[in-house]
Amino acid sequence: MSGNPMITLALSKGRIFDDTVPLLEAAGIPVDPSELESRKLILPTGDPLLRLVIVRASDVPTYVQYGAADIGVAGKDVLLEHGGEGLYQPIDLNIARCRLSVAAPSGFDYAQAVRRGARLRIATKYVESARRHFAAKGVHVDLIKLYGSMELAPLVGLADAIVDLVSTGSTLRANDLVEVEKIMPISARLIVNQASLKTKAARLQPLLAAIAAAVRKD
Ligand code: PRT
Ligand code: MG
Repeated sequence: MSGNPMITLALSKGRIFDDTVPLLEAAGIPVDPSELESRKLILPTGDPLLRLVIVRASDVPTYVQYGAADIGVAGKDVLLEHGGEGLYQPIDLNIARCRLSVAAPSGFDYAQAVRRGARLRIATKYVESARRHFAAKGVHVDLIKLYGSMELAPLVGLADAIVDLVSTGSTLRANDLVEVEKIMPISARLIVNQASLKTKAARLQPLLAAIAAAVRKD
């Protein structure tokens, strides 16, 4: 058990990377964002014992679960679909915030369909979260798994409604969809491999404490 092992942090490009870099900087770990332009998938940080690996957002929990990365940054949406097996989730980073919602075409009376007990066709990338939400409400649904552009599904008759992430709401508006139900608020979490937490505790504990102290509480 070495006192100073390398720590690997898995995260995705885009909003997660953009929001994590300032957080790491506030925790005393500078990251040069232009490193991303190199197209390298393993990036150094200002801390010689912390490196970043760039993976797809939905793959972050898998890298951390298997210990290929010790820690990671993943949206709660992604963690709920993954299931969180083998992961410790100690810190809500309060970044990449949005909400998971049900949206339907403006002409579809969702509330009435629910009251009538209609069976609804729902298109979504978030089948686990959607399944749980509608089961808790006692609404019968056929879930159609999509990997992107959920907004299109009701417009071409694939589904009555969708379950998707909403932030500003402009994507829904642009497609004549209305947010008819908020399911839950979403933010990115720091996740930790459970074995790393034990074997690399001397290194991870201060790192996690510094990151937790840098989280903005608003
Ligand atoms: O894009 P890719 O297929 O590579 O993967 P990804 O979509 O999983 O990654 P990315 O980088 O788009 O999102 C990473 C994480 O950011 C998600 O897992 C969420 O936790 C978080 N996040 C925060 C969001 C949004 N806000 C968001 N608005 N993820 C996606 N969106 C999308 C949403 O799906 C919809 O298409 O943005 C659109 C809605 O935005 P508004 O502002 O028009 O409402
Ligand atoms: Mg995306």
